[in-house]
Amino acid sequence: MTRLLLGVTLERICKAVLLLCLLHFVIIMILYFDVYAQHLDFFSRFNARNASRSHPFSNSSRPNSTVPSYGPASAEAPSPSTKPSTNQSTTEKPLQPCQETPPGLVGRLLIEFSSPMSMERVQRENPDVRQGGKYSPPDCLPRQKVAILIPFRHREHHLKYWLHYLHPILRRQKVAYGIYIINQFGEDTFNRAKLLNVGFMEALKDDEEYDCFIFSDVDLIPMDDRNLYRCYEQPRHFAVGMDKFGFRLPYAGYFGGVSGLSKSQFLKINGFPNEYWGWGGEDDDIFNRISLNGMKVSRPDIRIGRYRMIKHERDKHNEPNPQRFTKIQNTKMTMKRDGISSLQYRLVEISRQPMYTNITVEIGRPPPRLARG
Ligand SMILES: *[C@@H]1O[C@H](CO)[C@@H](O)[C@H](O)[C@H]1NC(C)=O
Ligand SMILES: *[C@@H]1O[C@H](CO)[C@@H](O)[C@H](O)[C@H]1NC(C)=O
Ligand SMILES: *[C@@H]1O[C@H](CO)[C@@H](O)[C@H](O)[C@H]1NC(C)=O
Ligand SMILES: *[C@@H]1O[C@H](CO)[C@@H](O)[C@H](O)[C@H]1NC(C)=O
Ligand SMILES: CC(=O)N[C@H]1CO[C@H](CO)[C@@H](O)[C@@H]1O
Repeated sequence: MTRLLLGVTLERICKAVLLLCLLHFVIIMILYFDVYAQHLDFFSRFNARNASRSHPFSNSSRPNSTVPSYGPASAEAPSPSTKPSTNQSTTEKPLQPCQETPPGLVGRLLIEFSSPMSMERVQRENPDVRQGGKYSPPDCLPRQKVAILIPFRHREHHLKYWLHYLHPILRRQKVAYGIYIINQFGEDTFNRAKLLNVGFMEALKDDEEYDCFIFSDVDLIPMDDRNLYRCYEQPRHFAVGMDKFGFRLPYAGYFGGVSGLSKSQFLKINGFPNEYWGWGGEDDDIFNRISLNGMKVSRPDIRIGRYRMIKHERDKHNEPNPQRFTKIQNTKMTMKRDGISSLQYRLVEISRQPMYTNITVEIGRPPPRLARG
C-alpha cells in the first residue's frame, strides 16, 4: 500500500519535473528567437561579453507590434508648396519621441573587409531603407533629421562596405537619415571640403527638414555603435581613434575623417572652405573656424570613438596640398569670404539609388599658381 503510494508520488514528481523542463525549454526558445530576430537584420558579429548587457529584454513590445510609419516628410517629391505637415500620424496613435539612448545597441563591432561584398547583398539585408538611402525609425519619433554626406570619387568598392556596415548601425541608433555621396565630376584635383559644402546645399534642397549634417569619408567604419551619429551642443568629431593612428587622436586639433555639425553650427562658420585642393588642411581650417566662432569640438570617449579604415592606395588627383600649411594660418581672414556664402558649382546629375543618393557635381579646378612668390 505505502509502496504504491510512494510510486504514485514519485510519478507525480517526475511529471512535475518534466513539465518544468518543458516550460524552461519553451521560455528558452522564446528568448532565443527573440534575440535571433533582433539580430537578424545586422550581420556584424559582436562582442559576446558586451552583448548580453544590451538586449532589451526588459521591454516586451516587439518592433512588430508597432505600426510602421515614416515620420514627417516621407514624401519623396520635393513639392515647393507643401508646408511642413504637422499630422504625420494620420491613422495611428502618435509615436513617442525616440529614447535618448537607443535601447538596441550592441557596443563593440567586428569590422572586416575580407569577405566579398555586393550592392545586391546590401540591398537584401536592408529592405526597409527607402529609395535614395533614406530611413526613419518606424517605432519612435527621432529628434533630428540627419543628412550623411560622403565626398566621393572612384571608390565604389569602399562604398559597398560603408553601406553594408552603416545602414544597420544607423538603424539601431534610431536615426532618421539620408545618405548622399557627393561625386566629383571629371579628373581635376579632388576637393573634399567643397564637395561637402555642395552636399549641404543639395541635401537641404532635397529635404529642407535636415537639421544635422554628418560628413564622413567613405573608407571609415565605426567600430562601436554607441558612437551616436547625431548632432550635439557643440560641433562633433566622431573619428577619435582610427586604426591607422593606433586608435589615438593624432593631435589635439584633429577634426578629420568623420565630423558632424548642426545646420546652425555649420552656417555660423560659413560652412567649409572651398579653396583646399588636394589632400589635407581643410579639416584643420574647419577646426579653426569652429574655435574662432567661440565653439568647442566635442568627442565621444576614446574607447567608443574607434574606427577601422579600409586600406587603399592614395587616390590619383588627390596629392597632398603643398599650400595647406600656410593656408590654415589665414582662416581668420578667409573664413568670411570663403565658404558656403561663396560656393559655386554646376550640378551634373542626381540619381537616387536604392541605398544612397548620388549627387554628381562639377566644382571646377584649382586656380593656376600665382606667378609671385
Ligand atoms: C564592453 O563595454 C565596456 C563599456 O560598457 C567597455 O569598457 C569594454 O571595453 C567592452 N569590452 C570589450 C571587450 O569591448
Ligand atoms: C517599452 O515600450 C513602451 C511602448 O510599448 C514604451 O512606452 C516604454 O517607454 C518602453 N520602456 C522601455 C524601458 O523601453
Ligand atoms: C491630418 O491632416 C489632414 C489634412 O492635411 C486632415 O484632413 C486630417 O483630418 C488630419 N488627421 C488627423 C488625425 O488630424
Ligand atoms: C554617380 O553618378 C555618376 C554620373 O552618372 C556616375 O558616373 C557614377 O558612377 C555614379 N556613382 C555611383 C557610386 O553610383
Ligand atoms: C501582428 C503583426 O503586426 N504582424 C506582422 C509582423 O511582421 C510581419 C512582417 O514584418 C507582418 O507580415 C505581420 O503582419
